[in-house]
Amino acid sequence: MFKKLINKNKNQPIQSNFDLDLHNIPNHVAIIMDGNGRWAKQRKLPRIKGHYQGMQTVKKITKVASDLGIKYLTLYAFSTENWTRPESEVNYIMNLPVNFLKTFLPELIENNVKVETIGFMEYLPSSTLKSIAKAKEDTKHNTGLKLIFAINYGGRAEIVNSVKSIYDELTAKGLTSDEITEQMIDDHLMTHAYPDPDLLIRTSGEQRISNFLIWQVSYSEFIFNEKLWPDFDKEELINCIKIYQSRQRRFGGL
Ligand code: V0D
Repeated sequence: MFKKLINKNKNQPIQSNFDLDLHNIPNHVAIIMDGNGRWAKQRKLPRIKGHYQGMQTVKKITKVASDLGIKYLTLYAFSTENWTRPESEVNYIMNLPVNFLKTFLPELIENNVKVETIGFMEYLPSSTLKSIAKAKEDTKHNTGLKLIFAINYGGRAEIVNSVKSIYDELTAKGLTSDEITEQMIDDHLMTHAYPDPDLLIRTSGEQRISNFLIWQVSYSEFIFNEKLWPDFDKEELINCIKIYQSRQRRFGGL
């Protein structure tokens, strides 16, 4: 049994002295990309600079995830609550997919990555939707990493929608609530085509789910990483996966 080393400052287990097991990579990693505003503030930069740098991190982490053989990467890009931010900030964020895809779509295609989204997309500006639609179309036959952006997404609203559509289906068929099962609720979520996340990472030290995939993370491992999202990198992701693997060694496969 190994001795757990604790970093005094961060209370985080140091795993870097263990090897990454390439045969036990989590199938689905979900990330709450927190700390972009704080990153900018620390540098006395406007918040949008933090979002821009956060977008650059998305590019790097997508490549790493793809190289590691992760099959699903779900990123919380915009929550249903984020609309309360200043209009200029929201406008800037809404243009990030356009910016991201202009520079990065060829590399996504080259790496066999498939772009998908979850969330209430109909509320996004048409220019944003157009750009994302093209990315989905151009990558729809790709068989590698599924890169899933959660945009205007909220877990409770997703469950409400699922329940409503189940109700409508049952009523149309003249059936009763006796038919409702966990599987049925799952099948009506926006994530119905994906397995549940094996690993949920939240950056910037906050330890909350904040309405992200609340139904789907029932059995996920949670890792709270101290880095602000713009500073998150390959080494940090690998370290998170090592922590995930060490928990599996201790608690899994009994
Ligand atoms: C802002 C940090 C990439 C979190 C990352 C519209 C907040 C940067 C995308 C993106 C956002 C989305 C779809 C797509 C390609 C790229 C993105 C949003 C915010 C919300 F097909 N970064 N990014 N989308 N941020």
